[in-house]
Amino acid sequence: MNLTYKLLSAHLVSGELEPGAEIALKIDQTLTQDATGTMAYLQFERMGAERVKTELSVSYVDHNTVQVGFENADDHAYLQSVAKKFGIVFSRPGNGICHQLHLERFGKPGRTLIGSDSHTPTGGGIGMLAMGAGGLDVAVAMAGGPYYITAPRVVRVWLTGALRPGVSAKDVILAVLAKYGSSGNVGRVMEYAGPGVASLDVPSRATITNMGTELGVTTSVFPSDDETRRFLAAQGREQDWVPLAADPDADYEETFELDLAKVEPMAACPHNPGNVATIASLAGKKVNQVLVGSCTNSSYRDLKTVALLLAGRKIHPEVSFGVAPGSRQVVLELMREGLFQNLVEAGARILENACGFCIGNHQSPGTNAVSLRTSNRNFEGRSGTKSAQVYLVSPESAVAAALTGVVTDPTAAETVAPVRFPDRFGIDDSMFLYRETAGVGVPDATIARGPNIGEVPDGAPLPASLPAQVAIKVGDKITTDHIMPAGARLKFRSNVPVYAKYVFEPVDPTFHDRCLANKAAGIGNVIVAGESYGQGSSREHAALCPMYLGVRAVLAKTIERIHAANLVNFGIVPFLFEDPADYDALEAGDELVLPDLAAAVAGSGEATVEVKRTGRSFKVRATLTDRQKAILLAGGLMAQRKADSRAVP
Ligand code: MIC
Ligand code: SF4
Repeated sequence: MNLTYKLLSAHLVSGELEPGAEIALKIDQTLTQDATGTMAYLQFERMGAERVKTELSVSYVDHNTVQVGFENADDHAYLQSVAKKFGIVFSRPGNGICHQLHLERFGKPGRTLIGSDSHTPTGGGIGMLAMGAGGLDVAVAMAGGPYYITAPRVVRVWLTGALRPGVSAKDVILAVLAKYGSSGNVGRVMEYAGPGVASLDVPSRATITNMGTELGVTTSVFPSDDETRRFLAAQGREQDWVPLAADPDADYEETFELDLAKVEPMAACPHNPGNVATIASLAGKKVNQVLVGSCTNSSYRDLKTVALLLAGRKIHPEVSFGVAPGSRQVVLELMREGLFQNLVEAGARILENACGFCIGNHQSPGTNAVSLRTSNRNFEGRSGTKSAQVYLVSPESAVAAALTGVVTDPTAAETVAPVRFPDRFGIDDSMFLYRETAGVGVPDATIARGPNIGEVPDGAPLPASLPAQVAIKVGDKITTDHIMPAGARLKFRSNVPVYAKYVFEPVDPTFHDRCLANKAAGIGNVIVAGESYGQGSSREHAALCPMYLGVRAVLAKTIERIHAANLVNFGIVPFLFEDPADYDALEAGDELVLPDLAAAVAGSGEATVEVKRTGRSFKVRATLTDRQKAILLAGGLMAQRKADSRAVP
């Protein structure tokens, strides 16, 4: 067996462990962050559980920490009170980024983890089966329910050799993205193996599994070996270590061989993480902004490398250089070693230990600016500036550009010896609250609800036949950032009617009004999309808010995994075109009828779409399990649970 299937079989609740089949998994640990967490906990509250049923659930606050207006702080207070009541560990704002913190303090090899954040696979760096999910799926897991996925096909990435000075883990994952692209990998897991694995420390492995998300895979995983043990020992958690690896004769869908010694410094070019080029091919390009941080590259290893490279140097006068550390532990360790001041002396703008710039809620670049970032996503406009050109690079490439003012090959610049983490990190868990009541909770604790914290809207049962309109037609690789923008709009995450005003704002700001008018007239809204619809963030608001606006179906060429699951959870049917030519024939505004919608969903999944303008009809298909059919027919998972609870006295 490969490692992935070993982890799956140890957690299998039901289903056949055959690639392509739906399986239910027991979830040991969950994590949430504030931007998706409020909705997840509102849903969890509605489920009526008295406390969390997992081994460990942690609620992090790292996304909305800019706090312009009262909304973010109210959300933090809500999350803190929910954590106390239901037995969840609460990570206070300022403690750091969820994935970095979870790796440092809680992740355990061999355990399952789901998180309401698409970069949860970071945990794969220590041999966890860690997956991103919609908030509602995390709520179900916290209430003791299983998590459903399609049993994956497993690709083996066979690593040999060792990285050259100036080349690091970010370049490795960019090389994997160059090979596999950012779409077409739904249902896959990337499993790393081979003699090169031992040369990568845990933070480097975590960079690779973190950004593996951009491939669109279910997750990525590394074996748990002596290096993993060393990392856990440095965190004072050696007892959490277990050795894990694939059997020598394990089966894989395919093997990709990568000689680490041949990996070159790389960059993901605007506007997609899959748009990869070598740094050498971009050398000399003028750079306006450089930002180091995000859950991909904000570890002790990364920031110490940056601090050493900057020693005694100054940032180029035309570059704005910011650093957002991944955790307090990283900051304290660099301070202890006297290295944090290298950053300040060089002219860095020290940012909060949080997502910050990565989610576009501050540090937006100027008009047409070139921004080099160590983060994992460069979707158009995500930085807050539509015309900005964002390149994703390693910390080494970031420093090289920050010093020279132009894209510079770090292997041609001065390099430093590989950073090794200390035998023992300084450990201070004081910003994790409610550890002593974890799993138990304080049942009589009061929940703090500010005025911006709304209700979770209910879905309505799927109609037998649906008169509908193509409310929008979009192209390929539409991300959840296009559908439900973050940045300045993030503060409305807890208030669906308000946040819904911004659905598709960057693509077509009239979408909201049109949808509500249709909804009032009894006409369903349909989204027509190309390949890889819903890539990127796990935010379930990209399904929940469209549901609120009366969207009943998506007709797409392909849909990404987490978004497809979210659509089902919110009662929106994820149809695929049987003939992609039918996509071309549709126009925005087309009036449609789906005459057999409910019967199709209940039956084979094949539905008819009649187009008034052309008089033609065509077929679309949703591949659904019985579980998903029942959810869709009820109008979503919450509606289904409500109906079930009425049915059971
Ligand atoms: C992201 O990187 O896009 C986010 C913001 O972390 C999201 C979650 C969210 O939208 O709240 C993710 O990756 O799932
Ligand atoms: Fe935060 Fe960025 Fe990581 Fe998302 S990708 S969790 S916004 S740091």
